[in-house]
Amino acid sequence: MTAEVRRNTLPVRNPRTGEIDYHITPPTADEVAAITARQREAQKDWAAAPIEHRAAVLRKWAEEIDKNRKAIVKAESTDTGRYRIPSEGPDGVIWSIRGWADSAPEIVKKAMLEGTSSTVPHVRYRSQLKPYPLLGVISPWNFPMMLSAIDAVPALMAGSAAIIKPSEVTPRFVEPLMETIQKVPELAKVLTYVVGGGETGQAVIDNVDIVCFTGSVATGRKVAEACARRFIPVFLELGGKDPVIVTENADVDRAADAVLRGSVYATGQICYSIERVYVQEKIHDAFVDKLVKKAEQIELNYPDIHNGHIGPFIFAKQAGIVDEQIDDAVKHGAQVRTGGKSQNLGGGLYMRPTVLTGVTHDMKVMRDETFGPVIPVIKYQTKDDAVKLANDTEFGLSGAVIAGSEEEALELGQQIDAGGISLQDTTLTISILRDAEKTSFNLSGMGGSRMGPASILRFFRKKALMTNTKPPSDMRNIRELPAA
Ligand code: TXE
Repeated sequence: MTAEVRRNTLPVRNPRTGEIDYHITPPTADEVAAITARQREAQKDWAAAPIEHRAAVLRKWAEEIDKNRKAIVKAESTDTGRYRIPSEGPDGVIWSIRGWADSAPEIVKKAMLEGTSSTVPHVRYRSQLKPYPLLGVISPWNFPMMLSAIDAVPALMAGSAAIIKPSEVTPRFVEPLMETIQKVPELAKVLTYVVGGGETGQAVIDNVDIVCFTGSVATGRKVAEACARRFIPVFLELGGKDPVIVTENADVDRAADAVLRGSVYATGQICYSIERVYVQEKIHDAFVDKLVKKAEQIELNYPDIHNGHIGPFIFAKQAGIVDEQIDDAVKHGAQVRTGGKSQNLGGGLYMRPTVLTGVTHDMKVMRDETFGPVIPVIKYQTKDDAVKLANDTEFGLSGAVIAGSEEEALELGQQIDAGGISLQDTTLTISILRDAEKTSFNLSGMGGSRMGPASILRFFRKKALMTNTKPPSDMRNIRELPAA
């Protein structure tokens, strides 16, 4: 190893042991430029091939992912300190590939418009969809493989090439995943991963034609600014502070189940986790009692990764952020009904589901993204109050309503300013991946929908080709008009 390589190497912490047991060596900016130049050349043939051909190549990739599942799961499990979610990770990407391979040809065909002008009837038009040559993906650490592939798969189907820079916090899955890409040589020319931190992300932005970013608001802002300087489109999927409203007609038991799962699944490290709970005052106490009882049945998956329900914080700093929010809430009068601060177990940082009452919107825990298993509950009187509280946020990613009936939930859900609203449950967003479209409000994101048919259409430049079916107008007949 040369001195220069050592200087560039980044340490990676194991979230279960706290030890540095892996290193990555990011490419230099020149290397990123060289990789992307090769991808640009290969993209020409990739885009020229019929979409059905690209679908067939991507299906081969799905088969290779399936074959290498064991190694991928092991690596992502070490990256994240949990087992169940990584074991489903390959399936998430395989389903995405197969789903897009089935649906993309029809979606693209439908978007190709052809007809006669409604204003100038002798003009005929037709569409051409030209993929952006090269997509840059910058992704976070909470669902390393899934979030690295979620935008790249439809982009590849559209005919773009893609370079992906996943989070430096969870890069282990890249090695076994790259093996699967190498097994499909045609794909390997147009799809690659590079490992590294913010500087590598910046080098990617400097060399691509369009960017999809998932991560924090602060970094998202920097990425958007860098893209604006280069005049390239950027799609931002950022954080959330998702509310749930529980009405007095709700089934208390069912509501407590939905809120608990929505808040603590994946240790709360999901962008659309439930982070604020508004409960009608008549059922508030019964709801909190149930929630606390159920929360106390949740077990940490320590010491055995194959037992229990929730794992450690993936990113050590996140535990500190969540602890600080709880401290701030308690200092300002909140009560911890169960759970509490993070604990170091065998080097990993864990937190039990933590239910808070007596919280207000002045507290950090009700304003800033938490990204931990914390459930702050506030009681409300009227439905108007509940909607006002739900919308009193800088974010607008998703939300939820649990009511006596779907109609009652729908009425409130329509008033919440967020892109994906779950009714009679929480966190249903991922279920509409290729079906319905949603865009974020406020600081939760920018750009078109990552979900539904619009997702793939983001990766095309849209051209219109127009034909005049009559002789062209003669300029000599286009005279100025006399005064009216
Ligand atoms: O995100 P970052 P992190 C939120 C959550 C968490 C916070 C920080 O609140 O506390 O984000 O998480 C790359 N130019 N979410 O640290 O820092 C970086 O290397 C280009 C919400 O992961 O935003 C990584 O690959 N790229 C989220 C990616 O940006 C840069 C999920 C995200 O890093 C860069 C995860 C730069 N200047 C965390 N600096 C969600 N909504 O799903 C860093 N990066």
